[in-house]
Amino acid sequence: MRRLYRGAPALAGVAGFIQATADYRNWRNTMLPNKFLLLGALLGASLLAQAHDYQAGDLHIDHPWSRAMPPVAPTAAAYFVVHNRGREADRLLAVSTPVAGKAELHEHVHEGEVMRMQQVQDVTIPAGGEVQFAPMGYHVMLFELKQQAKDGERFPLTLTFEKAGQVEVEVAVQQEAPVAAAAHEHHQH
Ligand SMILES: [Cu+2]
Repeated sequence: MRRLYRGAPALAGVAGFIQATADYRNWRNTMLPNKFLLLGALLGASLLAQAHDYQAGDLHIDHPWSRAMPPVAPTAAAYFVVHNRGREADRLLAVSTPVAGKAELHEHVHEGEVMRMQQVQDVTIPAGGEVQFAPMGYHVMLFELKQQAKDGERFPLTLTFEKAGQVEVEVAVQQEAPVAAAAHEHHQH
């Protein structure tokens, strides 16, 4: 097969890529016999590639996402970044979603060596600044889930801001943290 492309390195490269992709697919099929899991993984990968974002007044909300959890997990968390391009601070006051009986704003706090999370009443988005909702930081905590969303799915989440009002966003469910959030996880301030 490769011999056909001798003398054409670019084509050989393409053939190599196709072969690698096929190897990867075979590997995935071996590891995950369920075709739907494979489909979910591919959808998840494509969602990673195309971040989605929302505008509400002076606020810009970047790539709402949630980590795919095992079906038996009792809770889930949602993350995003809120940028405030205005001259006044705004506050995130409430969160809600039809997929969970209860949604709360949470933060992680250090207590000596132990990380613990607790509910916060609101989160201020400073003028000209941003707040990251990310693993080990601020997050939206979802309780009483009707069922766990699967990798590649999306669910609606309504954010209520003091000034910008209500914004409905779609939360992308994925296995891996988006690159920006992963970087944030590894470089805690
Ligand atoms: Cu929490």
